[in-house]
Amino acid sequence: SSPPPPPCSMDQIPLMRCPKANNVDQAAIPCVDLSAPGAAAAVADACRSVGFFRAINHGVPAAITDALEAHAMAFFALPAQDKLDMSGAARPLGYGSKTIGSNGDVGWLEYLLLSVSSNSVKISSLPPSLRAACEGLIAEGLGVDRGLLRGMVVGREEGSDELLRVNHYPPCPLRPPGECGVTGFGEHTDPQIISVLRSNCTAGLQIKLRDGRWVPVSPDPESFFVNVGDSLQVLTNGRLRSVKHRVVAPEAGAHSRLSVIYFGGPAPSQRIAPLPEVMREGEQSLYREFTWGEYKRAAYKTRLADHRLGAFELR
Ligand code: GA4
Repeated sequence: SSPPPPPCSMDQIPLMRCPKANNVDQAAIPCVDLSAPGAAAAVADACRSVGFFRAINHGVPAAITDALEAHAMAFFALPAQDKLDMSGAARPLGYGSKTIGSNGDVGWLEYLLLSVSSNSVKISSLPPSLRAACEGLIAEGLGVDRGLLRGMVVGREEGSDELLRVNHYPPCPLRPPGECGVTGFGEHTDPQIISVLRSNCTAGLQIKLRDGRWVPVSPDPESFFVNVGDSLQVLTNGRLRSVKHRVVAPEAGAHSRLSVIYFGGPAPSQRIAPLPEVMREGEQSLYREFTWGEYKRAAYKTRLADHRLGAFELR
């Protein structure tokens, strides 16, 4: 008798089922015209209600985002060994495929995780045009205009912790049974202050509304999508809330999804505690104080879907 057939790769990846999103109108996703007067208030509103918004009229030239997309696609089209040789295996920075973090999380994707401000991954060893496009994107528009936080994250002279993640989700040839998609990137919140995402025209990103419904975000290569991270939730004592999000992989026959995300984190020594400017008189912090370095270390001990802030909540 012949041995049983080897399990298909889906069976070897236990956390791959991504339930269908709810049928929610796109209008549930705030859209902010960054060039309009009153943009700041609209941004704050969106961050309070959903923790996520689409930014239009952001001023980043399409030539830059298009070039970044083309060069990223060319990179992912290289043989696996070349990608590893150029970038090193993700630990956590570098090139990774299917595994996320070091605690067993997996997804149907490959990615490049780069540090913007340190040289832990030699950004210069990447194809020069990809590097130029990354730098262009960062320089042109990823500092969302928020005076206070800007000083903490973007372009901070001493040691801010900024990452750039390039995610490539090829179409998945396999389909799980039932009304499920295949998980590209499992649900999580971002630990940083703020994240800014740009994708190609392939769908997949979903966000979780406060009422628990999952909304698919229509892809729009001309928009940037901004989400509140855990650290901003703490800095505002819960007024702004980090948004849970996930990505479902494209189905067989669809185009690959390509997204580039900038994560704005402060210097490791930065104290993360409610800003006095946002607190009412006598208001107590909901969180015990920590530094960004401490939170990042703690995050790397968790699984993707864990409620990471839980360990820092007071009573
Ligand atoms: C989620 C947001 C960013 O992609 C990231 C991720 C990081 C990683 O992939 O190395 C983490 C994840 C993210 C949160 C929990 C930990 C750390 C994988 C993981 C299981 C780069 C980040 O900063 O946190």
